[in-house]
Amino acid sequence: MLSQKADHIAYTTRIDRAAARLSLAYILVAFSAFGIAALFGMLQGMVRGGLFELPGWLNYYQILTAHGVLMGLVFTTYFIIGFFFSGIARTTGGSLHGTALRLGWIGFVTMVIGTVMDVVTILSGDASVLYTFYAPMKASPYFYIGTALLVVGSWLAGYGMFASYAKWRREHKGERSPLFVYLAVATMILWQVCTIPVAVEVLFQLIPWSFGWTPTINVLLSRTLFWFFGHPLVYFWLMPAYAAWYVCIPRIIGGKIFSDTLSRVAFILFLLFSIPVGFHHQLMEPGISPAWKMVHVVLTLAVVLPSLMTAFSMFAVFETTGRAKGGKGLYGWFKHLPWTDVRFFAPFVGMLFFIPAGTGGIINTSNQMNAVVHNTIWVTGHFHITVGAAVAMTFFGVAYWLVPALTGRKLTATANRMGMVQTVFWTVGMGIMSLAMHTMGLQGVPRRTAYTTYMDNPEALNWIPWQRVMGMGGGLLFVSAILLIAILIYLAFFAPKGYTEYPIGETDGEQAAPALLERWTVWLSVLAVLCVLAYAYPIMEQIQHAPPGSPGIRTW
Ligand code: HAS
Repeated sequence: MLSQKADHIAYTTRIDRAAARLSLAYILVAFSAFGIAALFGMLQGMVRGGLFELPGWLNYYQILTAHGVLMGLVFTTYFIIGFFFSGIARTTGGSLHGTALRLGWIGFVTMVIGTVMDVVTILSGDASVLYTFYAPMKASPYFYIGTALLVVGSWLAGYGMFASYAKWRREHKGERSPLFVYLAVATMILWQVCTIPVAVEVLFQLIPWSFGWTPTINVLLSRTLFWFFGHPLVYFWLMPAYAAWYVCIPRIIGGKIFSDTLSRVAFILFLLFSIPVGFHHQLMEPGISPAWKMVHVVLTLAVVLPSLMTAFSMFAVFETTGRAKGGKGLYGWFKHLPWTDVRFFAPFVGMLFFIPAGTGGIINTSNQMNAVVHNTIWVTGHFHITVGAAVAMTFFGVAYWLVPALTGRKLTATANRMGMVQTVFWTVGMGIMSLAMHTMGLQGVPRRTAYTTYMDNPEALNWIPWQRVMGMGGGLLFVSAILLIAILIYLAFFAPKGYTEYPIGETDGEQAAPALLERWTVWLSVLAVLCVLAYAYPIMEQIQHAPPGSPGIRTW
């Protein structure tokens, strides 16, 4: 146990201005992208439900692409980097290493240039290829270059975090690194590794093909390289949310971190098992043998384990904290959680969403059931309650304290209350929308299609009431998004000056995590072996026995 004085010092540590400014820059771009993406999301829900028609100059697939890219790639990546920079500064003495700051800013500028190129090409109608930019749909080369810059910028930011981590380790020889830093470094290592295949796809396949330097593209290979990246991408979204659950939530509810070692082990398992699993997105794809698909499915089921470990530790933290506060009986501890504190409430609801969301993931990865749901709007429902609820609601909960902590303002009681209202709107909107999506998916409703009655086909006409329900859910989400942006603007620029805590939990007593956990070369070697096992042969086969190449197609 820390003494009263030590506790006071630990929890009043602030982040210096340079680190705060860098983090804030990322967070502000993240929420600007989020606001625009939310508008597009609401519009596409309305269009799909037949409630609204877009003007002639705007295409459904254009706004669908803008929504996916801005939410899935821009909002998440900027938020994660801003959050990690701030947390690393907060847990390593309040400042960032000079190299970290420089790389952080160069990365930021590179990412902004890439983002602008993406947005301009999408809005000019030259890149309606959706956020997965699947070949043979062909976008303007500048869309792919923009995406490449977005990734390169995030690499630079990652190197900056590694520089701060290396400095800390040099100055604290033999000591265990702060938990937040460890979790951030593990996530950014995952990101550096998993973006290599998509960089290869973009640089060697998509850019030359879109400039017309190569007439055709190996579609199977490009999709394989995309999903080599695409599945770990979802853990790149999830792991920062888990970092907030493991490290920040215990402090917010007045408890202790359940286990420092368990948290680190969970992140190592994510690093190892979330990358060699991409074929579970291609279970229905011809050209990949069932045996290789099964290898990936087995590894997918392995990556469920760290999520179950996380569920276990969160339950444990909630129960021990509730009991320490006087909760009696089997469920009495539940009442003692801080239900009116948005910093806890929003991520908690995200956790609840993640229970059906994770179950849906296990359904998706079962070959026979995947045949039922693949390419239906069920999958859209699945990812809205994973990334759009579990992850996004955690990010909202974090933003409510992070923004005022960075700007030296107070999270006021009114902002907290408004945040609770915003959370309720998001919960109801997401609940309605994802229920409709899952239900329609089971009826075979395809994903990624604009409003259509399929020439008044009676079965398709039956879907329309559900599509309307989905559109209404989207409307509530938009109201919630507007409210969120308004509260964050208030917290960033108008709330009273003062102190908002950056909550970092403590472990109960001294826990010595095995030093092996910090030997990254060991884990990277195991990861390399797993990736070679899972991908080397199928990729070689896809190159040697390449299907006929495809010219580019503009479907919009
Ligand atoms: Fe997924 C498709 C399988 C997790 C996101 N997924 C997608 C796509 C996205 C996505 C974006 O196997 C669509 C891509 C596209 O555009 O085509 N997914 C899984 C599996 C998991 C999983 C097995 N997905 C995620 C996460 C995402 C995400 C996380 C984003 C953040 N997914 C698939 C498959 C497909 C797929 C197939 C392809 C479908 C197709 O055919 O196209 C697992 O990792 C899930 C494990 C999670 C759990 C839940 C643990 C629960 C926790 C909460 C605890 C609650 C507490 C509350 C503590 C087992 C941790 C306390 C409560 C009290 C009452 C006190």
